[in-house]
Amino acid sequence: MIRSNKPSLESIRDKVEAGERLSLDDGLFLYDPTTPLHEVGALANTVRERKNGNYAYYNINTHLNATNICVYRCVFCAFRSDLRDLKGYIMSDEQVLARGQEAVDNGCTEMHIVGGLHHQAKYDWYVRIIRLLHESYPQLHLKAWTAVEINWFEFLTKKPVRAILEDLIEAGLGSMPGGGAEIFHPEIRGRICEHKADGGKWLDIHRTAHKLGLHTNATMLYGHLENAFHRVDHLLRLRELQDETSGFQTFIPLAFHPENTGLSHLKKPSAVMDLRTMAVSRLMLDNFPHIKAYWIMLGMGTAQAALSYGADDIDGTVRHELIYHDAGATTPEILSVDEIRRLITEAGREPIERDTLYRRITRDSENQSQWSVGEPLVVCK
Ligand code: V47
Ligand code: SF4
Repeated sequence: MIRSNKPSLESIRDKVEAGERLSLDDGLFLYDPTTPLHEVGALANTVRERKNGNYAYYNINTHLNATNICVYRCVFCAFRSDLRDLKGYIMSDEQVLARGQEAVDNGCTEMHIVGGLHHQAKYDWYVRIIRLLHESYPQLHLKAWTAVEINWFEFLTKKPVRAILEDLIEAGLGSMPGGGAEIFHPEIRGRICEHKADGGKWLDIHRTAHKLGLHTNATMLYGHLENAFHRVDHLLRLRELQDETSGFQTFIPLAFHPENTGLSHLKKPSAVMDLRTMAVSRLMLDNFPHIKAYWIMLGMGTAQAALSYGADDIDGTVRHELIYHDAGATTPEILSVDEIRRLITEAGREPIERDTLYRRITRDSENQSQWSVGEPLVVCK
């Protein structure tokens, strides 16, 4: 019998069951609206449960956007401000430290730090934020500065990426977030963020970070000008680097929020697109341990459903999020631990509090702001 090379649900199911890698054509087939979403979801769920069992991870974290003033003008961004805008701000050392204290008082294990590329802030200001927070609150994991910021520091200092990352690690950097990836394909990248580090540069900075022992995340911004080909291409580029370094922990698909942006005429991606993207990401990124359903951007209902469409992580309690709320997100600014655990339990999963490196956190029953770290909960790589 001659078997066609054209993908079908059967051929993809065979590959998933055998743990074989999916191709670009498989990815495009899974993205086709005529391929039933529930079938794609069921396949992704098989991989999700193989890798992470019934666990659904969350953490207790806070965001720090130390400035919103930015020299770049990414067309999808509602957060940035010009130097002289009324909405523009830059935090003082005292304000940064107050945020650290608030985080520790609230039992946060992680601070996610990103911001604009300020016209006048020096490289030392960005390094000092890490040093100040690390020296004052050494128990707080600092997940800070995207590859786009590291690329900006290269421009400011003329130092190689490796030396910049070494400065930051010495100051107390714990890991890097996955922002700034957007869509790697130049056809789209050139239209939505022409000034940013290109796809090759973004990947190269993460490669260097991984070689220095830093774990990093990766994202993909979808639902704007890109199509299924650009999305699958993006996933394949990430998969290739992960084969080389194994340094990525988590992939986070980010749904575009159009309000207050240069693309405000576009509609927000539908829940069907959100779930399909979650599932295709889980299936294509066979070497990523975790896929995150970022509830702030998905909304709680879709985030819950995503836990059966490939996702095993729901991000955290999240304080002080600005990037999505400036772009019209209607989700709350913070969820309590009880609410997060209820969302996960209601979705049929077992909630596990993790730290940034996916180690189980145990809380003191008398004082919830005191915690200790256990071993990583690896079900299967
Ligand atoms: O790179 C900006 C995106 C990213 C909009 O690493 C927008 O754990 C939608 O990377 N609509 C920053 N998206 C956020 C980010 C992130 C979030 C959560 C967890 C982690 C992690 C990383 O936000 C940017 C860009 O892709 N973004 N504006 C917008 N209007
Ligand atoms: Fe600046 Fe980041 Fe907004 Fe782009 S996405 S304009 S780099 S703050």
